[in-house]
Amino acid sequence: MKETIEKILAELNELKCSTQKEVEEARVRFLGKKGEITALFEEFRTVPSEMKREFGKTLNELKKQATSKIEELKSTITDKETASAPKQDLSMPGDPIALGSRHPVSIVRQEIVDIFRKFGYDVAEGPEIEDDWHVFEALNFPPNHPAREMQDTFFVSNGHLNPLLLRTHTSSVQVRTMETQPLPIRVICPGRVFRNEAISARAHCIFHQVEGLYIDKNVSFADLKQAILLFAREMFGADTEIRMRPSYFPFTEPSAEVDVSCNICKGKGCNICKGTGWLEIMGCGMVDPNVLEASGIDSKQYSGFAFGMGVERIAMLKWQVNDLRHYFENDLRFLSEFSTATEV
Ligand code: 2NL
Repeated sequence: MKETIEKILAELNELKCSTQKEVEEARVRFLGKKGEITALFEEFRTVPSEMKREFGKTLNELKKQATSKIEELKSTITDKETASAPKQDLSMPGDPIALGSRHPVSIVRQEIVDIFRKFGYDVAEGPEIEDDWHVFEALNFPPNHPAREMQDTFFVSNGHLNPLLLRTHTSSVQVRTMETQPLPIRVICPGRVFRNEAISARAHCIFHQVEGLYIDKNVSFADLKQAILLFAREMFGADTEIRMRPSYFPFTEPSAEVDVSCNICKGKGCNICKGTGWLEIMGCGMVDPNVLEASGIDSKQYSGFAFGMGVERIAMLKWQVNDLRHYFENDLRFLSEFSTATEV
């Protein structure tokens, strides 16, 4: 046994490796499960007990030396093969950086806003959490109008004398504009609005609106029609026609719904326009004198028109999206379809 130990020690001293593979082979040879040193530890069991002390010490010493020699070799050897082989294929193309894109609702909102800015409208924004006055009272909603009920509107604080609520339209921003800005007023109000609706393909509790308001002396329904026609042609193409159907809103009188000619079938009738040749895009009307007066504007001197449209609805028409929920789910397969849509 003594001789074997000496032999191994001599071999360890001489041991030279040029690759990590050789180091590993040496480790297995000496220290592996069936290694030479491991075998000596097996043999150690048969050593007479009076000699155990001396042999034990030598054996442990041997194992220590072998381990440190292997460690030393391991850390000093740089494999020739690995050192000379290229670490990376430098001719590979770089990893593509995934570019984000604007949300379709943002793209369309911006387009609408840009068109009206070109017409000379200012852009106004206001709070999403509002009071009853700016959302309902100042807009001529009668006291028990259904929109004022909890089923239709999200109340932030209930049971208060003056409860806070989430705005159901951006008209509240226009009321704030009428209350604070000098006349004439020409303003466009984009923003998020909230209605207590069951979520479906055609309705969502959050959506985006753009509302417009124009107040001056002698503003007429003809001005409204012309403004909407010019907008529709900018938005949907120069050959677009509009038509107006009588409607009702508490804040306008008279009121109308606006349809544009279907730019898919050019009026022939298709499944997007449900065979009618027309697509509904917004509501509008002449500002009710009560609404002007509520914000301190003399309705004998001034008149105005207003309109409001849902951004998701316009985007649905533009890209034939058939389910509103796509806009809120943030599925990248949907969002990436718009990456180059109208980017300028
Ligand atoms: C729709 C209809 C509309 C208005 C919004 C308005 C605002 C003021 C005064 C009068 Cl401050 N009217 N806004 C007028 C008519 C229709 O929106 O269907 N929106 C999605």
